[in-house]
Amino acid sequence: IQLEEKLHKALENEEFRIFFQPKINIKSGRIEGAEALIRWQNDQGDLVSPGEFISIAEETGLIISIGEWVLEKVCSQVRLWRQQGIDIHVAINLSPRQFRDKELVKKIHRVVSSNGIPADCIALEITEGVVMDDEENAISLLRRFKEIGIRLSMDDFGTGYSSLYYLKQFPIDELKIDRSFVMGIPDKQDSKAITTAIISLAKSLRLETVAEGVETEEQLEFLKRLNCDMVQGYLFSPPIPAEEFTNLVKK
Ligand code: G
Ligand code: G
Ligand code: NA
Ligand code: MN
Repeated sequence: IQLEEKLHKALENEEFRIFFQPKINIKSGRIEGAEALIRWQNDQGDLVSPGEFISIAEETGLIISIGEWVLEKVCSQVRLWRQQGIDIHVAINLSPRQFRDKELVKKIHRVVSSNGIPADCIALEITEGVVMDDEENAISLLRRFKEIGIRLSMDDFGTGYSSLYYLKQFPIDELKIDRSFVMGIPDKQDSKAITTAIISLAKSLRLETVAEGVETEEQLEFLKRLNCDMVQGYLFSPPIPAEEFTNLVKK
């Protein structure tokens, strides 16, 4: 209850912030996109990571309002970047409760339109669990997102219980290889085998691939050889505030 109240206040007092982590095109080395990651700057000025409050926000339903705030912030940032000639797409994380929100498609359509940005500048990151809970419903919802032009990304791929059958049915654009597999490169045979298999599967389904948690040159080289499309991780940049991101893109 206490944390719930604090989260309500945090939303009212604009204590949340959005950090952006670049997604780099592995061939060109250019920043093509970003993942938006929320942080909570508490009254002591410390940054609280979402791991400490997203699940409570999810349980209490506050995630719906927080998610709307994230969406507004991300779309207005994309608009500002476009005004400066910076053309990147930004991915937003969705949790299960948000995915079950009947108004979600309408809300996203409205915020994207009111900011005058192309819908394909916005991607939604969903996890396997979120869609596999109710596959049939998920497919029709994902189709509605595709109809309005939103990009769809399957997050943490390989850690959940996705069925390959449904993976083919889902109208997704991109698979994100979970950090736990990338972490095992180059030492762990099984991590390398799984990463290789995911990239090959993605290619045969014509999905783009993003490797998360890339921290070393060796990992980058391995992913390059597999023709992975994009990389994200501390090797390039941690999640950073918008102003820093702007400077990074301009460099
Ligand atoms: O930085 P990291 O600690 O940022 O993020 C931890 C987790 O929190 C991520 O796995 C991500 O799924 C989740 N997360 C980050 N930002 C958001 C957000 O805006 N909305 C939701 N629903 N989850 C988020
Ligand atoms: O679940 P999701 O993939 O959305 O979460 C992304 C999380 O991974 C965030 O908490 C982010 O801060 C973290 N992260 C991003 N890049 C790296 C990295 O290179 N190494 C590690 N250990 N964590 C990372
Ligand atoms: Na994510
Ligand atoms: Mn992930």
